[in-house]
Amino acid sequence: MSEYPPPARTETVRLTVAQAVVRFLAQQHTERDGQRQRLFAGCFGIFGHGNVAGLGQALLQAEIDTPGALPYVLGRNEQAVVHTAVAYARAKDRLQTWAVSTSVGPGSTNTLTGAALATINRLPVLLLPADTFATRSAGPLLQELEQPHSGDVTVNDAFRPVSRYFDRIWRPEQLPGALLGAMRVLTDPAETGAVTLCFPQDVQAEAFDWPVELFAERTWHVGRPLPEPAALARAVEVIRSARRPLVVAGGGVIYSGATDVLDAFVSATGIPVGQTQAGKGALPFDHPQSVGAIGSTGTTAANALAREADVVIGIGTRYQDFTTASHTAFNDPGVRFVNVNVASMDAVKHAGVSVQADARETLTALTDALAGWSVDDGYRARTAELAAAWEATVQAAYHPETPSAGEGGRLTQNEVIGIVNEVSAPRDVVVCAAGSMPGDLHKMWRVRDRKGYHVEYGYSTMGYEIPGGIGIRMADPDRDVFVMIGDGSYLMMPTELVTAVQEGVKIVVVLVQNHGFASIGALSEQLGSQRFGTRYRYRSDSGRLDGDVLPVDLAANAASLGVDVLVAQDGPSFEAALRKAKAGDRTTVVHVETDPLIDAPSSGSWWDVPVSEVSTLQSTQEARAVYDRWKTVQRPAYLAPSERDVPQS
Ligand SMILES: Cc1ncc(C[n+]2csc(CCOP(=O)(O)OP(=O)(O)O)c2C)c(N)n1
Ligand SMILES: [Mg+2]
Repeated sequence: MSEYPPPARTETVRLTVAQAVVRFLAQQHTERDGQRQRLFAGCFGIFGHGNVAGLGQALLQAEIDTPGALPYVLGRNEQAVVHTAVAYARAKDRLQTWAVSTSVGPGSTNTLTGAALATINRLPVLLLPADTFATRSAGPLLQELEQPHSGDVTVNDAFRPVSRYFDRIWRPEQLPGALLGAMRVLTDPAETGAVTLCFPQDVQAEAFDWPVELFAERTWHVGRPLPEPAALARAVEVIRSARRPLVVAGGGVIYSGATDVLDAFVSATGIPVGQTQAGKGALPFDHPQSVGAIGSTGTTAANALAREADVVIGIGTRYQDFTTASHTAFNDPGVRFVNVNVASMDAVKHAGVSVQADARETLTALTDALAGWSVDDGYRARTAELAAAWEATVQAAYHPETPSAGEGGRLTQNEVIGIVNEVSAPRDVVVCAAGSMPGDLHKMWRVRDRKGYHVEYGYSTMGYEIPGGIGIRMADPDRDVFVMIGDGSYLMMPTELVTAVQEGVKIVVVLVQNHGFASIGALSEQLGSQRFGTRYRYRSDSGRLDGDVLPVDLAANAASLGVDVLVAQDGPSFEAALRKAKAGDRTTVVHVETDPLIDAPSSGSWWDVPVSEVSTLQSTQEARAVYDRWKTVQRPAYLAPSERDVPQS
């Protein structure tokens, strides 16, 4: 009898670490509600030293040996390709994404902003930054960081705080565990975000005998955690006690595919719904219970109801400062919160009754449990009245009595948004991220489809717009994608227009030229800083940037990148250009000038941006006085006990 059990017999296959990664990624799938799809649509990247030989060779070998397994798409800027991957993931309700391969050093750190964006917005993306040699055989390398205090820190350690999962594969043996950990986080709705696996470039090229099971087809089941009965009962009790309840619908409603059940829930109960930036689309704009956007960039309707709400039901929202108008939106002294969220971090916010569960499952259960209960008719009527008043405001902004009332006959941004809204089809997607348009779109865009509104406002990253639009179109080629982009954002990252041309991906880019930052300019003025440093102008004799407009021709710039360009002068030519761009099958930039000094209609809300407490400037002193008044409205925290005795009605 042998002293030891027999040796483990494992069938193996000899591949490099990079070849193993590519083969593994091509086999991963997700499944939810019986629908199964590949987790990775492909791999974006830019080669340099660190990935050209290892992962680059593996991707080439895969394209030749197993075409379509993990297609490679070359981008122009590493940050941008992460945006494309993340936008794709959002369009796919987080069930599919891309991997991103980058070279050592600057190629990798260029994606840090994309990683932060993904993690903040809770969107999955797999980053595969190259790293310096594990063997250190030739160090210090080109692009290697040397630290006097540490031998094992590389620039990639900067990814740790912006990743939901981080690992560095020093040895091949570590790979299987790292890959499984990475897939777990990418496919978990409560955990997901940027996942970063760093690959030293020598390790990428190293061969190893892998167990063949590593490359078996694998399905990651995306669950729908059910509400705990006791938690559901607590939520029902609080909602039943409410006289003026309000739903705040966040991105989680859309990712969960819960828009139909939200409709059923609020149609039955009459509870009005305000929507966050990620949650816009949770109900169509003309639904009887929809009061549109909520918060700092909200509608007067949603914000009036928020002020009076006694119970706020947050569904799939993380209550960012724009949503709560920096804690000034909810003014009822005893306002209580019920939070439905898969993530415990969000479910407990504002001392709410926490229902840590899937939005669709919970809304279905709430609808059953609250059958026969409804808000009173007066509250329904008030919702309808407020919504109609806001709708009239939007109508007047879209179609002002005097069209093109901007300086020199230029269109207002409100008119531009109105024309894009009216030319786009209901299922088309509007995209934006930074500048004055995200707020204006949040307020005024008439959303008609659950995936029709895509504004990245977790990180509000200038430059997301064009690569994001490409990702959305790649995810759903049946929808036209209207990318709304300011001149500032355009100048930061027009690069991926070239990628759109290369890949034959059609987007319509509405390039709004107002010669600087309308958004930060208006904010600066409101805060007493006189639009300082926000105009794209010549430096004048004053020493500041307040001279003539710079001779910048962004239409010519766009044309030079290989896309079609149409230049609009006024409303009718803008509309005609949009219709032509929509009818065509090529990426088209529609260039339009607007007046940066004409704002969107106000919602009378606030955003906390501290103003200098002392100043020699009168403008700043006046702004500080306004700031101090708002600070008195602000609630340091919403902490009303959720389960106190409820009034019997
Ligand atoms: C990468 C990045 N840098 C800085 C900011 C801060 N910021 C927000 S909006 C904005 C100006 C945007 O200008 P533009 O795209 O022309 O839009 P407009 O304000 O004119 O509507 C800036 C600098 C940001 N959001 N992202
Ligand atoms: Mg601008």
